[in-house]
Amino acid sequence: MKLEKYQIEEHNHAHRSTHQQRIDYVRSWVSNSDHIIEKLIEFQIAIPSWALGTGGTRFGRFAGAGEPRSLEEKIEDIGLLHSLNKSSGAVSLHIPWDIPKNPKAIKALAAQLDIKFDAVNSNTFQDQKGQQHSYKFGSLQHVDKTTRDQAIEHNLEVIHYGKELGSSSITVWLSDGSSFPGQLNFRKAFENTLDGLQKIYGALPDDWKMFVEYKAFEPNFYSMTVGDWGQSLLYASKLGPKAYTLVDLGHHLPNANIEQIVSLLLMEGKLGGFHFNDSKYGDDDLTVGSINPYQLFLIFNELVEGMDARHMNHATGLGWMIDASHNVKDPLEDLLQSVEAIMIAYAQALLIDQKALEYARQKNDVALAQEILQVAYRTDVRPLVAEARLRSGAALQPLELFRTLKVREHLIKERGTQTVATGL
Ligand SMILES: [Mn+2]
Repeated sequence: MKLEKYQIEEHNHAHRSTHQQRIDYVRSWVSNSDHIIEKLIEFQIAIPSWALGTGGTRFGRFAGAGEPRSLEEKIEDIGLLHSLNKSSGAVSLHIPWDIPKNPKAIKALAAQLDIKFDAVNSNTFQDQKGQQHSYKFGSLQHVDKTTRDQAIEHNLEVIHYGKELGSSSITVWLSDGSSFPGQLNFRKAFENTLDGLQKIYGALPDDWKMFVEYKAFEPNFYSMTVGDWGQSLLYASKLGPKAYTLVDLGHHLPNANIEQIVSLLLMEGKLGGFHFNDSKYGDDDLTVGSINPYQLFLIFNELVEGMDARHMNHATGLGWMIDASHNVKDPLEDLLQSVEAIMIAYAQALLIDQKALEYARQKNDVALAQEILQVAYRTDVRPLVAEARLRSGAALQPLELFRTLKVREHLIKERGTQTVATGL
């Protein structure tokens, strides 16, 4: 299914006058609204290829209908999202779930839909059919060299696919660790992992980046070999200038101050990419902004301030990606909501008067500092986000249009009710 331009125009026409009233009101007192709208238009968030089907928990998976049956259909789904919001112009592939069988054709399809290839992701947290050595006790950290070599080889294969598609980064997330005291020699696990990462790093093309993603716990519950930002930073620093830390919002211990982590990684020039999701307890992989939108805003405040301090381009300086799982909602609706939440938080962060905030800090005026942040956070920036969509040819209300056009019903007609997409 493909959305036609006239369908978006009709929808926008119907909402035009209400939108105009709202945007006029915001513009009447937000002096830099055009600057914010331009930034929002540029900002693109990659959609992970594994999030287009229904996810599950370890207790079960309740597949939806009309899920994409192939990589082509996944890219078509992202094309639908992108035509609705013009902010989802990239895909992040997980290998081996989504091995491009015909890279040229996949590239052409993506180009047609204005979709770029973001980071490719390796997978050594599962055993694949016919795999010689098991990752039950880890991959790059494994005590057995042949298992480690197999994991390295897999990552090199992922880089190969990424090169064919035009990606320029690889994200390595390892489930390596231990579940019981005594199981691992921490130092040897670190050294083995570093050695493996070095071999993968050595195979990176010149213009590529490697993102080392950390996670505090799960699937291992006693130790994780890349367990926090300190460990990730240690690997990235030892690897070299092409290696960076990747922050996944769900990969911290409860109540971690993620905005501070972001600030310091940016200061060190070692923040590479971002995985957005939200959580109440652990790595819940819920819709971005659904549980703690204030935290998301505070993180964006540090991102904007920190990237500006290093003269980084907001849109291209870091890898931006959603990493969530959709267990009870339609994945496409969920992704529309996530992208919207990210754009809102970004717009609010762009509203912050950084000079006034710095002045308040210099004066130790704590109340004023808090006030400056909360004035921005409590501003309804949705008209700015909608205006950015309008100007880029997307829908004023993407979710509403998705429903009005009965997109899922059309996909079910095309694909059937018994489809299960690859992924978690
Ligand atoms: Mn992640």
